[in-house]
Amino acid sequence: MEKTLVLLKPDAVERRLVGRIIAIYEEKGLNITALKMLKPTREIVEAHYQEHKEKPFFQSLVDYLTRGKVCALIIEGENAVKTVRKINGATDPAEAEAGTIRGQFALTKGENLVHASDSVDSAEREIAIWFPEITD
Ligand code: RTP
Ligand code: MG
Repeated sequence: MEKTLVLLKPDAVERRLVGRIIAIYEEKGLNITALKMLKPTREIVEAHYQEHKEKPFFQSLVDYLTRGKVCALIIEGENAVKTVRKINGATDPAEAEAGTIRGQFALTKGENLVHASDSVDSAEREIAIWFPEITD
């Protein structure tokens, strides 16, 4: 079954939206197969977002992700990668459809609540970063 890596970012934890957001994925029919709460190191976040390391927002993105605990999940299901991206909504909450997580709960790109892998290859790479103990 297809897997994707999801992060509920520090604003989701601070705003106590973890349960509500996880329920949205589950109600869609997806399975949560791994889950942990952790305050990530800068090294983990820099590796996770390596594609953005030359972008002007990179330092503020790393500051954001490391400012508190995140909830990291592996979510599985048919077309999990595409389906979770659709449920999360556009990167900029101002552009996100109203029914999406970002469209419903977020206001700005700098505080957009959730991450999801953008391809099956990215999911495999990101799962190795956040769940190195999972080898199957
Ligand atoms: P994510 O990786 O977190 O799922 O988000 P995404 O694919 O929708 O968007 P991406 O382009 O990969 O950007 C990663 C995260 O960087 C922050 N960002 N800030 N200030 C800006 O212009 C800007 N652009 C992106 C957001 O937190 C975005 O989710
Ligand atoms: Mg991305």
